[in-house]
Amino acid sequence: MSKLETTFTRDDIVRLCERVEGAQKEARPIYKLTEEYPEMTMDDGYVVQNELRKRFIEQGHKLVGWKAGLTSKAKMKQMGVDVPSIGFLTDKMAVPEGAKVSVSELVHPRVECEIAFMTNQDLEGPNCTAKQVLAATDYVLPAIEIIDSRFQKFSFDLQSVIADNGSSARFVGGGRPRYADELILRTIGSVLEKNGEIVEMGAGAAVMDHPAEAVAMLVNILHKLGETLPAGSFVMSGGITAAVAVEPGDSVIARFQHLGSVSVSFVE
Ligand code: OOG
Ligand code: MG
Repeated sequence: MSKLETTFTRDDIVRLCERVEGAQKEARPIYKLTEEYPEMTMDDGYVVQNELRKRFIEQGHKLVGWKAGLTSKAKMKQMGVDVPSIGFLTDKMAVPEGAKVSVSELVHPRVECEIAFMTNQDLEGPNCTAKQVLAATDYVLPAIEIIDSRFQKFSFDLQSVIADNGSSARFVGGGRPRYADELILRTIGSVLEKNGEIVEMGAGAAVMDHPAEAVAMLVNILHKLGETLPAGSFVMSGGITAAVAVEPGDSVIARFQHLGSVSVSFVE
């Protein structure tokens, strides 16, 4: 059962969910939801996100996993927030390694390099730990997330962004999947290249000291949402570095120590 406390009426929830859904599907920027609802809380944001997830599932999208966001200092500094958040991932957001992503379907995409986890046991909050996450991890793999805030100018407040499903748009898993216990995830280096130039670099520890900590945090937020993380989930632990804007013609490679690389390019 959801433990969220909302200040919204059912009508508010449906209206805001439709606004976010329209903006996502039509790649149309909208005003932050807090402009109309300045008192909106993070719980309100998750209530709208839950409604969006329900709608997408009713429309036939399949839930494949979840993402943690704003889990590194680089991301928090870039976006001016200090609290992590989560969003859901569906099959419609998955893009194969090396694919060409159409930018015209997005408002103002940015890319992030992330360490992703594939789970093989159910995980449940509210007291999930990084140790439990690692014990329930089948393998880890590198990923690029393509985020796209639907809010004008990528202008930020956490409540609105949570309602917009944490800016989730596309994701690409790839590289060389590995068992987590064969690696030291804290010190795994990652380099993000755009058009052959290194634009960002970092290491696993940038994400809450250890990426598994971010997954545990995610599971504990899921508990508040009234959800658990089922075995077979794909979970992204959050951008290691700041996100990088992309436009048509750009190609991006995220290279990870011990985990291979993931690439994607962008077309009109
Ligand atoms: C929110 C999503 C953040 C990450 O990895 O930190 C995120 C945003 O920056 O728009 O996906
Ligand atoms: Mg991300």
